[in-house]
Amino acid sequence: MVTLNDYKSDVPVAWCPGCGNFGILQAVKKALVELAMKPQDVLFVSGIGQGPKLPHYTRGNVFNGLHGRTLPAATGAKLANHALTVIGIDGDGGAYGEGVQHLLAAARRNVDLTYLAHNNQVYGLTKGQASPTSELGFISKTTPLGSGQPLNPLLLALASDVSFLARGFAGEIDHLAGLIEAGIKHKGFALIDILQPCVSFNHTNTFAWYKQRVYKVGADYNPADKAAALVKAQEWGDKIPIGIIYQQSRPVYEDTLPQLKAGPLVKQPITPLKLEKLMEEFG
Ligand SMILES: Cc1ncc(C[n+]2csc(CCOP(=O)(O)OP(=O)(O)O)c2C)c(N)n1
Ligand code: SF4
Repeated sequence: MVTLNDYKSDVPVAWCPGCGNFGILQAVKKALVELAMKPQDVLFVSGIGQGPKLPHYTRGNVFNGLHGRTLPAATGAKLANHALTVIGIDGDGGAYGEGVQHLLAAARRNVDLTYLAHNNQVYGLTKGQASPTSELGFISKTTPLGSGQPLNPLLLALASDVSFLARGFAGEIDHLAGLIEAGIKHKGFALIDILQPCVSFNHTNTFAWYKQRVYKVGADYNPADKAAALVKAQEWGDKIPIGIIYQQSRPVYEDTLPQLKAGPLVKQPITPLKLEKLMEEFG
């Protein structure tokens, strides 16, 4: 039986007390335990940032890469070994700024992995610069006169034909754990945008600010309806929806690649390249 103890890490946590990342960490562990998933079957791939430190504070396999380059590494790992449950982790900077092109590609291709975007609407690790999702007018070190129009990551993902799209809140741990579970179970690319208060550098979008605004999409909401999802994705302000915004079933990337018809790369024989012959051809 898998328990929370299996996911206990001895690495001291460097997050600020009260950071929203703690709630996300709890939700990730809860989801993995609920799914009875053993740490050795999970691969966390993360970039650079406060959110991307999450894999250090739990157990599992880890690949920690460059800022904004989480998804290429996560995609490669999934193509090489389909048996792994791959969970990508980034902040909103890594996911929607530096790495946004990779997000579009992973969503369009429908790579079978779960991507958690810790959306604190600021660059936390580098101490408070504005990010692509910062509120209009947000005052930061890089935007002393207020930041410009924010990006809507949900609309962007829907435009890329994402097959699973959800939004969670770090202050609603059980609900968020349910979304992560659903994202892992979903066969295809699952983006979960997670509203994550940064208590040190974002004094606009605080826990209290979110608690006044977030609401769970009701049982009458149909996540299979893309037109409804496009409307839901644009709700922001006095009311902010959380829950599964959109879900569809379509072929996953690894099932469409002819190179993988013979199975995942780890199961295929290694045939050394005949380099000498190749060199002769170009010689
Ligand atoms: C390509 C690149 N650009 C910029 C940096 C510097 N840098 C490191 S972390 C970071 C901000 C991280 O913010 P975010 O991705 O939102 O994560 P958070 O720390 O808020 O969780 C930046 C700008 C970098 N390491 N690599
Ligand atoms: S700076 Fe912000 S995101 Fe980073 S640990 Fe502190 S509260 Fe969390």
